[in-house]
Amino acid sequence: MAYETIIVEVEDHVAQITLNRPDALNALNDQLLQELVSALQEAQANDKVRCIILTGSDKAFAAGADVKMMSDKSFVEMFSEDFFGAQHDAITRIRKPIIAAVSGYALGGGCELAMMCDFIIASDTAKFGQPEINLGIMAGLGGSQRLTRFIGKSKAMDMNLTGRFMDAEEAERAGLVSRVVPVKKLKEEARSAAGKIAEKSMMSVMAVKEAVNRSFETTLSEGLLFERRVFHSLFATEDQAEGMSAFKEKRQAQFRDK
Ligand code: CO8
Repeated sequence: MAYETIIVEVEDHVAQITLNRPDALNALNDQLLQELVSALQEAQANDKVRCIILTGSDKAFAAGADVKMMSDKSFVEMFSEDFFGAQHDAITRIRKPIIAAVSGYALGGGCELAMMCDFIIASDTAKFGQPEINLGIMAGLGGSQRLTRFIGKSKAMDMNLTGRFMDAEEAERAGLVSRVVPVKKLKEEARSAAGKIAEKSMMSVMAVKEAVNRSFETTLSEGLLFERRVFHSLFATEDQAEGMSAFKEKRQAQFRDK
């Protein structure tokens, strides 16, 4: 499918989706989010794709929802169309792993989009923020919920109430991002992480994604039971037999996603 606001490249089992509205610092509008959802669903359906990278430009991952598109909307319009609700849900239903590779601004909906991914690798120039308060609104795609779970109440309140930006070093310290690398190395680092994931059994990969995400939705004892049952169920796969045989035979496992 031809896209206008994103670029999709599939290579070596990895789909890289690059947000591409440079004139608006990749601000999220209806078209971009629709195209992003379609590209993610295509990647989900494509057997060749085993991991997805979502990235932007050096200057901006995404500077938020498109303020110019939103500015004239009324409450009735926002509520009745459930603004960005369907796109949010569709993105979070993707079962293959998604790595956010963030450089430059990840603000408002941009920070929230990065948090919808499974983990964030940041460049040393990345800046995260929830500056919606400066516009007389507030976060609407996870900035008050996911961010609080990632970095705790105090920092989440600080970010959401003052609208200040957090640099990459602070974001790593606070647990928002998993690694920070020099900006020139960002794509390489993300591809290397995606390549490692692509070598694993998709059965284990999707089970891990479901189990970790379940931890945000449930109690510890329910989550531990879910984890244990999924762990048990992986012993029904050929890949478990292959992985353990390969270990004993001191060779590389050949997973077949079965
Ligand atoms: N929306 C629309 N256009 C934008 C946005 C945006 N969020 N951010 C930047 N742009 C545009 C600018 O208007 C400018 O366009 P033009 O050249 O036509 O004037 C161009 O991108 C370049 O931007 P700047 O000239 O401002 O670049 P600077 O380097 O000077 O500044 C900043 C960069 C600091 C990132 C600055 O652009 C900025 O503050 N942007 C807005 C950040 C922001 O407030 N984001 C939050 C938006 S609201 C939101 O995300 C809500 C999400 C929840 C959705 C709810 C769903 C339920």
